[in-house]
Parts: sequence; structure tokens; C-alpha cells
Amino acid sequence: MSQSRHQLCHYRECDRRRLYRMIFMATRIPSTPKTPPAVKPRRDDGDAVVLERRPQKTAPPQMFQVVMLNDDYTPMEFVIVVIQEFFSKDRETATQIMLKIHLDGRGVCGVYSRDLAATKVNQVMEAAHQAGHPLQCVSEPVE
Ligand code: TYC
Repeated sequence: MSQSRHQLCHYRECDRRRLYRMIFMATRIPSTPKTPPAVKPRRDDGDAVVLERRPQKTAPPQMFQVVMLNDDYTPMEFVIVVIQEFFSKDRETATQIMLKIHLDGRGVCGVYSRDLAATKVNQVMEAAHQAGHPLQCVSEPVE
């Protein structure tokens, strides 16, 4: 092989290797970047500690149950109608609640926000008063 022909072969070989290397580099799956370590509270000068701010969690509002009380005089039918009207219950549910109150002395008619529970109590007491019945009902915070 002549000198120039030998050199040409050498260049071709070099080119081929470079090409293979380029293909190898171009098709390589890139390594995933490492996530930075979690930031710890810094202790810089003396006792000073820098705390991270956390999103504040708001407690759900306190709910109130409207409890109706039993008495010996208010007619059962009146109580059923009141529960249907002011607590949006169907007749069957209202009857079950009335019977529970009659047997246990008290029963929950519904659970509401503080203001709505107070309104329900006023509506029931007003309706009972208008009809001349001693029906009582109260609102109390749910545990
Ligand atoms: N105890 C009443 C009666 O026998 C009926 C009644 C039920 C009254 C529920 C009040 O909240 C009440 N007529």
C-alpha cells in the first residue's frame, strides 16, 4: 500500500470511529438530574432558627344540631307536620323522628350552621306558640 493510500485508510478509520461515537452519544439515554436535598431549618446565628412556612389548615365550622323535646300535650300530628315543614323531611321520616322523641324524650331533627340552627329553633317555637302547644326545641353544638 502506498503512503497516501495508507493515510487515506487511516482517516477513513478515524471518521468511522468518530461517526460511531457521535451516534452513540446522540442515542444515549440522558441520566436523570439528581433532586436537591430537602432544605432543613437553618441554624445561623446563636439560637435563631429559621422555620419554613406551612400552609395553614382551616378547621371546618362548628355545626349545630336542632333537638326537639318531648312533652305530654303537643299532638303527635302537629310534631310530624312541623318536622316535615321546617326540616324538609318526608312524612315517614318525620313520623320516625317524632316517635323517637316521644319514646326517648328528645331527638335530632337536623344539623346546620350556628345561624341556620338558631333560625330553625325560632321557627318551631313560633309555630308551636301560635298553635298554643308547649313544644320545645333547642340547638346544641355537634360533638
Ligand atoms: N308526647 C306527645 C304526645 O303523646 C307527642 C310529642 C312528640 C310531643 C314529640 C312533643 O317533641 C314531641 N302527644
